[in-house]
Amino acid sequence: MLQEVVLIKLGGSVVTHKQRPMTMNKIAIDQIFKSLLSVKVPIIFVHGGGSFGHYWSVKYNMHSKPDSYPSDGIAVVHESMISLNHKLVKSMIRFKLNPYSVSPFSIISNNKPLVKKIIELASMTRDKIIPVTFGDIVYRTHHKYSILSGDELMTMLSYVLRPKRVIFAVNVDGIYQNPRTKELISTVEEGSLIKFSNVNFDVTGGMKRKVREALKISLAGMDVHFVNGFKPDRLLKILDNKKTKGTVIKGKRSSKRNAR
Ligand code: IP8
Repeated sequence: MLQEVVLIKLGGSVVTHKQRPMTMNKIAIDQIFKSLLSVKVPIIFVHGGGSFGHYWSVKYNMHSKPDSYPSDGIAVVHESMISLNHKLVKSMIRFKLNPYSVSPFSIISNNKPLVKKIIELASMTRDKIIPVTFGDIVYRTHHKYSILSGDELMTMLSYVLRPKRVIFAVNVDGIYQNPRTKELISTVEEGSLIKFSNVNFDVTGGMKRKVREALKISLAGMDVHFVNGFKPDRLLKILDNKKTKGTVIKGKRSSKRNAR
């Protein structure tokens, strides 16, 4: 039977200082992992690139579009993600969280999920292991590569694992109706998913991609939470099924094949 898990994306702007190249946000990272010490639910983490992968992918002009990017750029972007992942994993080990680093290379091929390997990740959580995977530069086909965002990985993992909770930890309180007034959307009901996807929010850049992926996940029947990663108590509340500040996009019920 498929092991029930919680899938958490740690945004690059939470785990790194976005404005400072190759600098992780140690305080934020330690705070999150420390707060998870008491949590008993099986977790799989995905993390973003922040001032590691994004910094280099911008320098080398690499995108999500498959292309023949320069080999030195591919090497440097990948190394920067390995380095960030290593720092996160080391912090988790200090808090005795038993992380297991998983390169996206081993769970996807040409941006398609390797179902068997992803199910193995869920099985590993039974052994008190927390798999930690990440956005990266990945091989596509015919000598082309592309940037795979951690947000897209969240969708691929959700489709296969149908997690009990899907959580995006971001650097703001949730999805704002209007970022200028910081008017927070607390719930997107199932019935307004399509409307929401078309017009009903105003987000830019990285947040736009997260919302796009979150909508795919919710259309497949799972609730998706957005929470402030700098406030781990809120994350804990979601894990505890309690109400907290943030945004939840309700999953489409009719597709809840494995309703949990
Ligand atoms: O921060 C991107 O992952 P994201 C990773 O989840 C790279 O978009 C290599 C830029």
